[in-house]
Amino acid sequence: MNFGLIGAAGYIAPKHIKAIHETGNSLVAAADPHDCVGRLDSFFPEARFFTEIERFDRYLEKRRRGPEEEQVQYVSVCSPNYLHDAHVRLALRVKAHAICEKPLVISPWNLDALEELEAEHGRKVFSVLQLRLLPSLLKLREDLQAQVARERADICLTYITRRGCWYDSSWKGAFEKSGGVALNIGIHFFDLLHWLFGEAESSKVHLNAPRKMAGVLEMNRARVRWFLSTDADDLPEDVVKQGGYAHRSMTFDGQEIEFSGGFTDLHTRVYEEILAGRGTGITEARPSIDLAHSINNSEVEHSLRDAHPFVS
Ligand code: NAD
Ligand code: HP7
Repeated sequence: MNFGLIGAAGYIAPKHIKAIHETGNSLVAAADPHDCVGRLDSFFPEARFFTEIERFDRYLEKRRRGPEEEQVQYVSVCSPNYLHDAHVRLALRVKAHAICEKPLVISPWNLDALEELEAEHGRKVFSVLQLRLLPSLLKLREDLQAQVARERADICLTYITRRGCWYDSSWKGAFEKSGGVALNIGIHFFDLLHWLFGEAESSKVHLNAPRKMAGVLEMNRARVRWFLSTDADDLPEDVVKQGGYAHRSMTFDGQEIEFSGGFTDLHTRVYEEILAGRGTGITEARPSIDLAHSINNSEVEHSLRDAHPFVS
């Protein structure tokens, strides 16, 4: 099948380019205002490249009107978060399915419009939520589903991944463009928590700063104390000593769940799932976007009772 790619010069685009190649498909067109895209040559030197999105749009439209073999069936969206819905609309308009990076949108209500457009165009919107494909978490979910009734689990989730000063000056550090750390990074674990433990019944936020957030969630099947940070000073000493840049940990009733390894090649798995008809769509992406949005808009609790150990 033929693919288009928006945001080809960015950090995550090579994983999509590789996934398109590894799933046996062709990248025929790419767009990015920045032209540092020699990475296209690794698999797709024949792909057309546009620095203006309008010209990319025109090219895909021309192919849409052409013969069957010219059709572009999928457009992958790797642009900054605040542009996702506009770029997904472009994909649907040219009659392609969209494979969009997380978070699908920053404001939950924009999902409604995308759902309507899916129906109008007869094409689907998929979100990249690759941590659902981690084998250890798939196993945990299976085990949880097999249990008829159990006490609420006690979960302590710590997600620290160091980012330098550049992060604050980039679109990722601009709340209105990224949705803040909760939507830009936390979205992965909010999605996992909902997928594993069901609805969030209540939520408290204990810390809300540009580089770190923390809170507690009462979910159907778990009470979760969570801590999220991009601040290098929050990394545990042993991680720093070993030259590591991230510390991702989840304990379940005090037992560590394997959660940090095997992150690197999941994009190809995401593509395989989508192409096999098992992709995560708007319905699956919605709960974590709702939750992160509501956490972003919560008052900070002054009492630190029940807080994650890193803040209490
Ligand atoms: P980035 O800033 O490195 O790349 C974004 C690219 O989009 C840049 O090359 C930029 O020039 C381009 N761009 C900006 N405006 C554009 C426009 N109007 N049209 C086309 N291209 C445009 O950011 P990134 O880290 O690659 O993030 C891209 C997306 O991927 C974001 O949605 C981010 O949340 C997501 N992401 C997901 C993961 C993951 O683990 N799934 C990891 C990193 C990033
Ligand atoms: N890195 C960069 O060089 N540039 C970047 O833009 C980002 C990282 P990880 P990922 O920060 O926007 C996570 O923490 O897992 C460097 C989120 N995904 O493993 O790839 C970084 O300094 C993602 O949703 O990053 O991405 C490290 O050296 C979020 O958009 C290295 O790359 C992204 O951070 C790897 O860093 C972000 C997950 O948490 C699964």
